[in-house]
Parts: sequence; structure tokens; C-alpha cells
Amino acid sequence: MPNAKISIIGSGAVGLATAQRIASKDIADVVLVDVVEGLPQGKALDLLESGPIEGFNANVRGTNNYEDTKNSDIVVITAGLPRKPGMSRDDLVATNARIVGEVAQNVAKFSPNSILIVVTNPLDAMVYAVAKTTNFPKHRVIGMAGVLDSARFRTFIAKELDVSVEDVQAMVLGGHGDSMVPLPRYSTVSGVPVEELLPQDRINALIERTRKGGEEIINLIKTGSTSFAPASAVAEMAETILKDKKKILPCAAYCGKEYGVGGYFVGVPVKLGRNGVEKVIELKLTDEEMEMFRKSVEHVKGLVAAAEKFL
Ligand code: TXD
Repeated sequence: MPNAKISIIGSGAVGLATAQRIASKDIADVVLVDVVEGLPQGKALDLLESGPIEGFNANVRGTNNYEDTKNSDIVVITAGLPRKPGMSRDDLVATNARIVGEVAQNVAKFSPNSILIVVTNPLDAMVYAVAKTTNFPKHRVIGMAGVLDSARFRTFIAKELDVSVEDVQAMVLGGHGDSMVPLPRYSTVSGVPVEELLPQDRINALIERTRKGGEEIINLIKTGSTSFAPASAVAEMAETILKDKKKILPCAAYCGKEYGVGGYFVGVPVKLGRNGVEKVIELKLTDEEMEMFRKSVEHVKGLVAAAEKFL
């Protein structure tokens, strides 16, 4: 059987790191795309040449032509501008909505049956933009944010308790931004709720750090954005889909009646498999958690309205 094919649109920091994760784990052959001539071709060749040392056989190629993405199983969209220090994710809406709209049209033309993983910020609005432009069934359009936000929360919990990150599970819902909703009630260390292991003020501090996780890194780097952890998150989603693992992961997924969202893409736990989003898992939320979730959804609605003008 031929390898699965994953195209990555945008060969910048996140696109390249994602290509590396996917190739080095032999998850699929990779096609890197960018508007900049030579960039994806050169980076792809460089990555391909690491194969003999790393021990992967996946093919990696770069292109400026969407025809080369034809019949991709998964397309990852990272094209667009990243934040600079002092910018919020929302400041990117106009520029990135135009870019993502154009990218989505090209992707849909050559891979009409693909599953799309959107990464570009402001995430929840860009997922909506891609779904609207492609008109793909909603279960085949998914945003990456929750896996990353949860990984940050998991990292901070593990460091605080000095335990293995592998034992820590965490759940983060809502939009990908300051209004995200980390759920300590559903976050555990080997099955033990963190609320039994840490005092509330420490949990609150870790939640705040998770909310500002991207900003913390951007302020340190100054001239770039985050890439390693986002790439790992995309690779986990892609592998889960291609291997039909049916993992429960927090992703930006379409919610109609679910959680009373009413037709937007927001971060919720979903069952991911070969068909994309196979089920949205509805957690029981307390009144307070529901209120935070609703506020986050309101914020997403505002961003979607802003993005619509550019589609
Ligand atoms: O959790 C998440 N979802 C995120 C999102 C985590 C990290 C980064 N996140 C967002 O991903 C970030 O805010 C940006 O909106 C995107 C991409 O971030 P990255 O750091 O990779 O940006 P770069 O390094 O500037 O790369 C963007 C590339 C660059 O090579 C451009 O030439 C290319 O996108 N680009 C395009 N490619 C194809 N087609 C078009 N139209 C295009 N426009 C720009």
C-alpha cells in the first residue's frame, strides 16, 4: 500500500517543524507548499536528507504548485502571519482570513476528499473560514489548539508536582486565546484529579500561565513564534486520524447543538479517527465552567464576524 500523503501549506516555523515530526515518525509522505519560491523545495530536500540518519523512509518534497498536493489524505494549513510581541492573535484576522481563504480554495480543488487541519491564527475564526470556503463536510475540518493548550497545562502540572508528564492528562476547552477554559476538574495525574494534589491558588497560577503560554514564548523569542509544541500537536492529530486511533483529543470542531454553541468551531473534546471528527464529547460542566465557555464562544463569534468580511 502506498504511504499516506500529508500536504502542509505554509513552510514557515510551524509548517517545517510539523513536516519534521511527520516524516521522522514515518506517519506519511509530506508535500511542503509555500508562496516563496525555492523555500519549500530547499527545506524539503534538507529534511529528506536527514532520513538515512534518523531512519525514516517517508518522502518529502517541496513545491509552489498546488497540483503536487493532489489527493492528499490530510492537508495542514499553517499559511499566514504569526503574532509579534504586543500583538494578540485577533490582530491577525484580516490578513490571515484572505490568505486562508485563497489557500482553502486551492486545497479543495486538488484534494476534495482530504481532512483539513487548520493551524493559522486566530484559530477558531480561520477554521470557520476554511470550512466556509471549501464547503467540506464539517467533520473533515478541524482546528489545532486544544492539544497544544492541554500540553502546556500538562507540562506545568508535571513540573509543579515533579512527576512524569506522561502521567498527566489535562483538558482545555473554548477558543484558542485568553478566553480558553482549562478544566482542572477533568485534569488528572494517573487518574487522580489535580484538585486533590494542588491547592487552588497554585492551580489558578498554572491556568493563567497556560492561557498566556504562547505570549510567554513570543516575548522571549521576540522575532518568532512557537513551533515545536504546535508541530507535535498537529502530528499527534494527523497520526490519530490516519491510524484511526479514535483518541479523545481537544480540537476546534464544529458544534451545532453540542454545548449550545449554535454553529461555530470551538475547542471541545472529540473522538478523532479516519473520518475526522467522529464525535463531539459533551462533558458535564458546572455553571461556572459553562459561563466561562459561553464567554469564550462569544469571543469566537466576534472573530468570525470580523473574518467573514474578508472571505
Ligand atoms: O495553536 C495554534 N493553532 C498555533 C497557531 C500555534 C502556533 C502558531 N500559530 C499560527 O500559525 C501563527 O499565529 C500563524 O498564523 C501560523 C503560522 O505560524 P508560523 O510561525 O509558521 O509563521 P511563519 O514562520 O511566518 O510562516 C508562515 C508561512 C511563510 O513561509 C509564508 O511565506 C507562508 O506562510 N505563506 C503562504 N503560504 C502559502 N500560501 C499563501 N497564500 C501564503 N501566505 C503566506
